Parts: sequence; C-alpha cells; structure tokens
Amino acid sequence: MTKRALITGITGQDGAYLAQLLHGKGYELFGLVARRGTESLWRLRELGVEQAVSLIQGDLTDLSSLFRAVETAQPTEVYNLGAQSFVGASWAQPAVTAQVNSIGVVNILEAVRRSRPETRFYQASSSEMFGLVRNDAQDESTPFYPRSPYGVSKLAGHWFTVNYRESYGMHASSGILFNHESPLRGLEFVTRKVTDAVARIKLGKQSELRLGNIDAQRDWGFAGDYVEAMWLMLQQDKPDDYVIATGTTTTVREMCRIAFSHAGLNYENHVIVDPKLFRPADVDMLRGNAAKAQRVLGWRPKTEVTTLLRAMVDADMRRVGRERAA
Ligand code: NDP
Ligand code: GDR
Repeated sequence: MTKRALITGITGQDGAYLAQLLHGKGYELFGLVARRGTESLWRLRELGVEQAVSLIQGDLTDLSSLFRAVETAQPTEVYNLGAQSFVGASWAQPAVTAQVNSIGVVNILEAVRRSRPETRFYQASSSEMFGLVRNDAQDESTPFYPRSPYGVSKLAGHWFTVNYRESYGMHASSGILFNHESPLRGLEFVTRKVTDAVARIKLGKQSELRLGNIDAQRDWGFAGDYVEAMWLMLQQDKPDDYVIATGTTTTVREMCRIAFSHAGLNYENHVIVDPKLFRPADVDMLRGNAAKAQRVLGWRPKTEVTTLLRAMVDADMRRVGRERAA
C-alpha cells in the first residue's frame, strides 16, 4: 500500500527536506499551505519536489480547514511542522505564537483523532523548551524551563501530543529537535543571517553585520539529517519522544569566525554587536544528548557544523552572485 503523508509547514525549511526524503521513498505527498501574499514554494522548487506535492489550502488556526485536509489527503502519516517558528518575533506576537504553536497542535490532533485516529502523527517540538538549562547536556528526562513565548507555546504543543497519545492511544510522537540549519534556512535565523551577510560583504554589497548576543551557544545540525529522524520516529511500533541533536555546541561568535573565514574574511572587521538585537530573555546554551535516538532509531547526525556553514556560505555566494548578474 502506498504511504500517504500530510505535511503542515510544507513551505518551510524542514517541510522541503522532508518532502524530498519522502518523495524518494515513494510516498504520495500532501502539503498544507496557508495563503500568503508572497511566493512561498521556492524551497520545494530548489529541491526539485514542487511537482511531487499536492497542495491543500489551510491554516493550523482553522479547524475546519484541517478536517478538510485530513479528509482530502487520507494520510497514513501526518507531520506537524507548521509554526510561528521565529523565537525573536514571539515577544512581539505572543498571542499569534500561542494560537499557531499551541492551539494549532490541538486542532490538528483533533482533526486526526476524529477523522483517521490510526494515522501516525509527528509533532515538531523544540530544544527551546529546555530554555534555562541547568545541566550540561539535555535529554528526554531534562526538566523544561522555556525562556520565550515561543518556548512556552511549543511546550504546550508537546504536552498536548503526549496527552493525546496517553488519552486516546494515538501513535503520536514528539521530536525535540535542536537547531538545524541549511542553505534553505530563513534569513531571520542567525546562521543564515550570517552566511548571507558573508556573501554580500565578500561581493561588495554590504560592509557590516549587526548581531545581538554573540556569546549564545547552540547545538547546530543539518536539516537534511534531522528530517530522517522524524521519519524514523513514525516507523517504530511504539510512539515516543526523542531528542535529536549533534552533541556539539558552538558560540554565535565562533560560528561567525567559521563562516567569514571560509570567504577569506575576518569577522572582527565586520560584526557589530547591537544591544537592540538582544532578546528580553535568551537561552544562553543548548547541547543535546541524542543517545536514545541513536539506540532506538539507529539515527545519528552525519554533518558537522563547519561543513554545514561552509555549504551555506557557498550557496549564498552563488545566490548573491546571481543577483549581481541579473
Ligand atoms: P520555518 O519557519 O522554515 O517554516 C514554518 C512553516 O510553518 C512555514 O511553512 C509556514 O508557512 C508555516 N506556518 C506558519 N504559520 C502557519 C499557520 N498558521 N498554519 C499553517 N502553517 C503555518 O520552520 P522550520 O522548517 O525551520 O521548522 C519546522 C518546525 O520545526 C517548526 O514547527 C519549528 O518551530 C520546529 N523546530 C525547528 C527547529 C529548527 O532549528 N529549524 C528546531 C526545533 C523545532 P509560510 O511559509 O506560509 O509562513
Ligand atoms: P533560536 O535560533 O532562537 O535558537 O531558534 P536563532 O538562529 O534565531 O538564534 C540563535 C541564537 O543566536 C542569537 N543571536 C541572534 N539571533 C538572530 N536570529 N539574529 C541575530 O541577529 C542574533 N544575534 C545573536 C540569539 O539570541 C540566539 O541565542 C531556532 C528556531 O529554528 C526555532 O524554531 C527552534 O525551535 C530552535 O531554533 C531550536
């Protein structure tokens, strides 16, 4: 029987990589697309899977659209990747963030439970739920202490997923993913903001880069590796929660050094720390322990942070170069 996947957040970074992975495995693909003013299918196009996905209009805050999506797609697996995913914006729009990231999860769980309860369900949870960490490496037993409206909203989504699993016996799993990046990352996130700026500075289009807290440390992996973990979770007999991470942490400052030096530049000549870009409360350090995912799923990260950043700089050099030629 052909497997059928419904992906919310199909137009985002992870949506595109997951669509590419599942297309390669022969899935029939359906993607929920919220109507936007701007063109949003460029990532699917870059990975060559735009034609492989049937798009269904809908929004996580609109329960009726989710029922329609589930009824249309008749999915065997649902991946809930849709979210207001930018932590920085969550202080300015806390209610929208909660609406999409918390109530949106209830909505999609309800649509699945009432229409096709046997469907396997994946929830995109986040290391941001750990927030103010008090131990060296975070795993599935680490207590949560979110530090942003985004983190709080994701924590509610996480617990709704656990609760639907325990209340209704649904095959609902939650992946607690640490930061993962790629050349398809949105420009608002710090790695892509840096690699895009490196390309612009190198090609003479920009001279400085303003950043916030460059002492923050993150455990950065490659999105292409992380979507494999999502898929593996739904192939298990039993649903569960898993931390997905590389186990290596890097400061924003060191990340800048790696990215700038790949283009033959010294970040110290270009990066300006701007207090206006500091968050009201930040997560200072994250480092994940993915031992359970390795043991149960056989998953391990394949891409190391320096390789990832260099690939992102190379992709931005090509993009910015094309802009110049046009
Ligand atoms: P992106 O920001 O790239 O993509 C988010 C997606 O959600 C977009 O397709 C967006 O659509 C969609 N979306 C936003 N609001 C709604 C809504 N109301 N209804 C339906 N869809 C909506 O995020 P990523 O791909 O990086 O992340 C995927 C998921 O994983 C998110 O839930 C994120 O919070 C979570 N996560 C991400 C991590 C990371 O490091 N990347 C780490 C841990 C968790 P549009 O393009 O039209 O706005
Ligand atoms: P994060 O990623 O908040 O961890 O959320 P982001 O790249 O936005 O920030 C990482 C760290 O860098 C510091 N920083 C800056 N961040 C941005 N965006 N812009 C800046 O100019 C800047 N300067 C310093 C931040 O303060 C922070 O400490 C990402 C998202 O993908 C979430 O959806 C996901 O859940 C988590 O990762 C895990």
